[in-house]
Amino acid sequence: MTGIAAKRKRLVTVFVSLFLTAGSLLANPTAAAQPGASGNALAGLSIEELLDIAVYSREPLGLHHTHPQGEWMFGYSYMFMSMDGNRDGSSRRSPADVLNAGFAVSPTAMIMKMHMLELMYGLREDLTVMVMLPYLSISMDHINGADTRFKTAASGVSDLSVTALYNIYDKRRRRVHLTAGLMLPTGSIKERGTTPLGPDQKLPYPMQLGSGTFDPVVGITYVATETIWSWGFHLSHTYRLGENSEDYTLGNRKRFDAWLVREWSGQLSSTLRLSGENWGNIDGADPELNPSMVPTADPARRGGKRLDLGIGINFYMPEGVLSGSRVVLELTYPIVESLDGPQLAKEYDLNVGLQWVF
Ligand SMILES: [Cu+2]
Repeated sequence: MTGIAAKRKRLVTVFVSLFLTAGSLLANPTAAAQPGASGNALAGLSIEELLDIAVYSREPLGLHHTHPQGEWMFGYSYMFMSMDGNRDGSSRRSPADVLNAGFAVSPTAMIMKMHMLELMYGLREDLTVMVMLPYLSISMDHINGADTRFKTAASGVSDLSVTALYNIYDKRRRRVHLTAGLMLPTGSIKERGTTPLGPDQKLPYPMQLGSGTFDPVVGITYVATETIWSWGFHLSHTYRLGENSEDYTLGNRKRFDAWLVREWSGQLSSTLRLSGENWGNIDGADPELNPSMVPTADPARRGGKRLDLGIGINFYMPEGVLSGSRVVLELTYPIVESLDGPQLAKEYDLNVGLQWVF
């Protein structure tokens, strides 16, 4: 536990240091090189250039923006998420607690890696379309009553989504856009693996790669941009239509994000984000899964809510063919988490992304 705490502290220290000092380190030489720039690192940029930065978005990863007509964006991002230990409500539960509650197996940790490909295009000045394809690799560690530890893993394409982003307000650096999307059931919900019960066992719900249903997603985003600061809010709701081929429906998902961005120079900004998420339990049940075997196989132990804090950095490519493109780094920690458990608790996630505008 102290090892995890130390690692966590180290990661936070690194990010907070980057967040607070990278900007001034990079910005000061720029300011120094411009006599009479009154110490403002952005003074060398025209207002159009500053607004261009806004157009190419400053928001943290996963929060989408619209593009001008005819503009393309290609994005790739990588997420590493670590879950460690269990929680019931907001209280921690040890593997022994989970086994004592009558389960044959307790999960102990999980790593999820996601590669995300993203393509955006400005269809009209007020309408952008976006296609996203995630690829997931999930591995979960377990322990059973006989003290045997084992790991299960699944990987593959997850659910492809197609989204329209429609600007309903765009005036004086304040924008509001609506999003309407559909996630298609391209991710497998029939992943199998070897467990102490034998080979070729159906893996529990969180090890499956998709929802198996058509999932509409609706949302609204507000973005305000000033020269140095920008901020925004985002609300979204994911619905699940009908029941999948394995006789269940994942819970709906509600999410909000609020973020604040500080521009340090034309090339660098840092982001601070608060994200809240609330997701429901599973309706129905996969008949191949035994809910008393392991909590991850219980449809009534899948829901929860969480508040995350994210700290990130955006680097912009200022010139040449990569002009307007950016590299994004973000580290996210849960501040509050309450789960219909026992359920694995989030430790942190790390996101790295590239967005290329052309
Ligand atoms: Cu984009």
